[in-house]
This record gives sequence, C-alpha cells and structure tokens, in this order.
Amino acid sequence: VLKDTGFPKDFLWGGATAANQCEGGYKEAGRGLANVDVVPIGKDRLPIIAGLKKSLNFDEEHFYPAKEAIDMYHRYKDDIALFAEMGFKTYRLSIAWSRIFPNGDEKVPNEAGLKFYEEMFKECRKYGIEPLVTITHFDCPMHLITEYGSWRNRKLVEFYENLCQVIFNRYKGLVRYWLTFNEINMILHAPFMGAGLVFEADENQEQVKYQAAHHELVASAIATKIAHEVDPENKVGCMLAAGNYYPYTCKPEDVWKGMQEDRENYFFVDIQSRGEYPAYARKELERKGIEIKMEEGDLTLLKNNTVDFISFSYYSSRVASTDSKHNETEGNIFASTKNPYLEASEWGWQIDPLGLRITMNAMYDRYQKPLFIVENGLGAVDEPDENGYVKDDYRIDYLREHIKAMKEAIVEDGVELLGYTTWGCIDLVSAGTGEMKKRYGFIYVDRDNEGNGTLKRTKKKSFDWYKKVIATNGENL
Ligand code: P53
Repeated sequence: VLKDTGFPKDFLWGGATAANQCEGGYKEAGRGLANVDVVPIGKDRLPIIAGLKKSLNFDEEHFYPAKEAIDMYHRYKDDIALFAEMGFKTYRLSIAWSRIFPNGDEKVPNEAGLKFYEEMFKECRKYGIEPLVTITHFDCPMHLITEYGSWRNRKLVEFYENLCQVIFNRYKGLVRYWLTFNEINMILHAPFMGAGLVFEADENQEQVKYQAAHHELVASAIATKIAHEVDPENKVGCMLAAGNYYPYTCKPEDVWKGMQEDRENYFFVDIQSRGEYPAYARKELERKGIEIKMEEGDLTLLKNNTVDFISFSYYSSRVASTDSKHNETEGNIFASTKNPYLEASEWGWQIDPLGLRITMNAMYDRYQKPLFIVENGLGAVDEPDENGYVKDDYRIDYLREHIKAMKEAIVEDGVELLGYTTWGCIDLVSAGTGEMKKRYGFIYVDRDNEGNGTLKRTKKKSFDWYKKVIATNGENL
C-alpha cells in the first residue's frame, strides 16, 4: 500500500463559474444574444431548456436572471482579488461566444469582447492564478439558432473552429488549459440550454441530438488540433456531467441497466478520449434507426485528436432500477432512482462522497489519462445573520468529505488528478432552476430570485476554511 503522500505539489486548487451565470452585462460592448440569456426563472424554464417550448427572445411575463446575473462583467477585478485571497491556483471561467462573435458567423471578431477576456486573464495571472477556460459553457449565439438550427447544422463546426482560431491565437501564453464543451452529455438532457436545439413538432429528437452531438465531437477534435498547433503547451480537456450509476439491487437486470446508463455518458468521452465511436454505441444507434451523417475525414480527425485530460463535474452518484415503483429523484435534470442510503440536499441532490472516489476510479480505469474535477459543491439556502455573515458549516462538511474521498482516490488508488475547482465559488445563478437562492459560493452575493439586492459581496465561513485547505495543500480539512 502506498503511503499517504497527499496532494501533488502543483495541484490546481480553485473555483469555477460560467459566463452566463455570473457576468450579466448581456448587451455590453456589442455582445450578441444567446440561448442562455432567454431562459427565464419559473415553471416554463424546464420545457424551455429541454427544447420543447420556444423562447428565442425576452418577453414581459418572465424574469431572465442571466441579463444581470451577479454583474461580474463590471466587478471581476474585485471578485478575482477575493479568489486570490483564498489562494486559488486556478480559476475556471467560460468565455461568452457572443461577446467575441455577436452573431456567431462573422469572419472578424468583436475586439471589445476579446479585450474583455484578455483583461480578465491578465488579472488572474497578476495573482499567479492559472485560467482554466471553457470555450462553450452551454452558450450558443442566438443568430446561429434562428438562422442555422444550431448544432444540428454542420456549419456550426466551421463557426466554432473560427472562434477557436481567434481565441487560441489571441490568448497564447495567457491561457494553457482549455475545455471544449461544458457537460457535453447535457445535449441529451437539456438540448436547448446545452446546445441551442429547438425541436420541430414531429421530428425524431434522438436523431437530431446525436447528429448535433457528432458535430460537437468533430468541433471538439478540431479545437484540440488547433490548440496543439498554435501552442504545444496547450492542454485540452473534455468535460462530462459525471456520477456513476449504481444498480438498485444485485438483480442482473438492474446491473445491466446501470451499465447502459453509464454508457450513455461514457459515449462522449469514449470518442473524445479514445477517438472512436464505441461498438456499443454503433449498435445502439443502428437499433434506434439513427443515422449519423459524417463527412469524409471525420473519423480520422476524431482518431488523431484526442484530449489531453478528462474533466468532469460531480455532484452525486445515480441509481438505476428496472422496478418502476422506485420513484425518480426530483430536482435534477438527470433521471435517478432514490438511493435509500444517502441524504439529499434541499434540492434533492443526493450526497455521496464515496461516489466521487468510485467515479474517479471508473474514469481513470477506462481512459488512463489525468483527470480534473472542475465542478463539485453543495447548492443550499444561506441565511446571513444580522451582520451579513453566513455560517455555512453544511457546505464545509460537504466539501470536506468530497475532498477526503478525492484524496483517497489519489493516495490509495493512484488516480492522477490535476486539480479541483468547486462550482460557483462565488454565488451565481443556478443553471437548472435560474434561482439565486441555490447558492454554492464561498462568497455571498446580495441578490435574490427576483433580482433585488445590492450585489454586495461578503465572505462566508467557508471562505476562510477553503483558504486554509489550499494553504496546507489539503492537509487541514
Ligand atoms: P445548478 C444538472 C446536473 C448536473 C450538472 O447546477 C448540471 C446540471 C444542471 O442543472 O449542471 C452543472 O446550477 C453545470 C453548471 C451548473 C451546475 O452544474 O442547476 O455545469 O452550469 O450551475 C450546478 O444547481
């Protein structure tokens, strides 16, 4: 047994955000509209993010939280200073495609948008923070949706390639770690929010989703290729909404179902990391009558341009059961049976630190490439006291247990892990619900679900706790 040597010396501790959930400034400096702007809070959100109900612009009836979000567009210097105070080694953020190409199909980028991110990356570097950049975190310029049908159209590969050419060249030396598509498997579960897909009445949705997925996978391989050509120092990762399935019982049918559910997710990483459509997927697509239209050279491109590392989000494990009497857990886009051994968050997300170790091992066994945990955390209601202070021991407990499990995966199991960025290191808008009330941060932001509040930032108890965790490289939990 290996001795506990702890975390690697250069382990990348930090936090993560996404442009549309924190920046606001949706019209600033020539920014174009995107799918993520027009998803409101409230009961219409779910059908809209699923692509079943259209929302291609703002209306009077709904509140759109991404318009202002937490106004990081204007406050990023102060926010990054707070991250630096916690000792972040890395900050995961995403660029908004429509700041750089407002319509998505222009040849020439919007200089103001490029400049904005350049300043942001420089601000990180000033503190020795390594930016980890998600090229698309769910966002797609609206014009690409209305004119081209978003990722169902092969043209999107070209537009994405153009975006990559521009940002890799412009940010050469400033950014070295890139993620091509946030939670690429989200295209199956929230196709409008995840990939800008809106369905027509009688179309075969599965066909559209997998064709669009193919385009994203090709785009991801092209991005990897260009990134390496522009700067051999660049490291490119894929990104999966992870969390392994457990069979509800040892009944072989339950085990089989769990394996199939896992494969639905592995599908994407199998292609991005091993470079091939896996046999099980080819058979499954064939059975479903889904025909993926490919261009000559696609398969070679996928084969020759696999990712350097595998990143993923982990909030919970999942459960598969063939018995319909087990209710599915509410409050999550991913279907899962309730696990009777686990507690759940206020939003019904089940809490399973060992599940993180299990997921890490499953991924490392399968791909044998370095992993990067780029999202993990607890969405909870915070109640500031009369001084505005939040004692979020529940959040500290959640993170401590997950960090312990991740340390065990490194120390006991030998999993190679590049870093760990907690989700929503500063409170931001929830992707699933559009709420501000579902908070993940070490930093409290004074804003509510209706958009009231001063936007003032206040350190929570977890701020000082995480600072110590980083300072001791994970020793002091
Ligand atoms: P929220 C569902 C399941 C797993 C990950 O989610 C998910 C979702 C979307 O709800 O998304 C990731 O904000 C995503 C982030 C998101 C975060 O998880 O619904 O990459 O954008 O905010 C947490 O609580």
